[in-house]
Amino acid sequence: MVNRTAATSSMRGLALGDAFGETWFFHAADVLDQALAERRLPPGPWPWTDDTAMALSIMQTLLRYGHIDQDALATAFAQSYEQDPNRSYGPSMHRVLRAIGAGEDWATVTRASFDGMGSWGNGAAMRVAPLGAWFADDLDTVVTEAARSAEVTHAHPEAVAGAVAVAVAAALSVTGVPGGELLEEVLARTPDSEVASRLRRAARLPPTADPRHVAGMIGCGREISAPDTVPYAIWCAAAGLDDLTAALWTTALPGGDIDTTCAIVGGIVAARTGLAGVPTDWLDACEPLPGWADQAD
Ligand code: 8NA
Ligand code: MG
Ligand code: MG
Ligand code: MG
Repeated sequence: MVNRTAATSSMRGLALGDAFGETWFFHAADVLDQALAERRLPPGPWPWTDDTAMALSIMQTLLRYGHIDQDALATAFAQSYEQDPNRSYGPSMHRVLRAIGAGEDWATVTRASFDGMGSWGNGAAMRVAPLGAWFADDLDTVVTEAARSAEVTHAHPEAVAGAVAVAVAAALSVTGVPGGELLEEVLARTPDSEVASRLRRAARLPPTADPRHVAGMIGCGREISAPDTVPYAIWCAAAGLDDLTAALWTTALPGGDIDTTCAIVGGIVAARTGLAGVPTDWLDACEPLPGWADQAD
């Protein structure tokens, strides 16, 4: 049984987080601090970015095949990139997605990135929460399908570990795990990695901690790597599992890769809460999704 409703909610929460988070870039640090502290909503429209574009490709692949067909996903990523390359993609993605679009083998292109190491960027994690919600009933499948979705563009084990952790968190969010247990449950399924070791540190920090302190301990995406992004985002999701917009405000506070930390948190939390409680000014500001994904709860 797949959970299409939870996956669609997760997709919408991911897009909302991405679009909300992206609006905070390009502000002077003091302006950002004050606006976030006062929870002053930025004026719309809020366009979404690569995080959402790539998550939509994952959803389309799941809707069509029921699992991650890696060739189809590679094609979907490349076509979406070609339609709109100006979605603030990660630096290596331009070359990778253009090469795939030109007919090169995705596995060869992806593995060759960064002198043959593959990318450890947070791009595989930023897009995967809806997949976790889709397979929420079956955590073994969540792990294997998340890894398969990551490998298409991100060959480094840290990027794969980050994607697995986020997908498992989204699945657990759907199944109702208490916030206090989320980090330990995610850790139990995350491959041994720097992502896992920072998750372990995050699990020792109480949900009442100041997110700026947490970011100081484990990062908040300034390096746009999976280890520097995923543990922070999952800590924020665990601390705010029942209130989507409150969780997004909290997540944004320390700055960093805000569109991506908020996309991850939005995808995990909305998988549980849906978007029914989100104020209309948020929903009106966010760039709409394609019709199949933008339905109400
Ligand atoms: P990526 O594969 O280019 O990885 C991101 C970055 O991580 C790389 O450009 C490198 O700096 C670094 N990196 C990754 N792997 C290695 C390695 N093996 N050795 C050395 N450095 C490495 O792209 P991605 O898809 O993972 O990136 C996702 C991020 O890009 C998200 O934050 C997304 O929102 C987007 N992004 C957008 C903006 C923006 O302008 N809004 C800014 C940063 C990132
Ligand atoms: Mg982005
Ligand atoms: Mg099953
Ligand atoms: Mg980003």
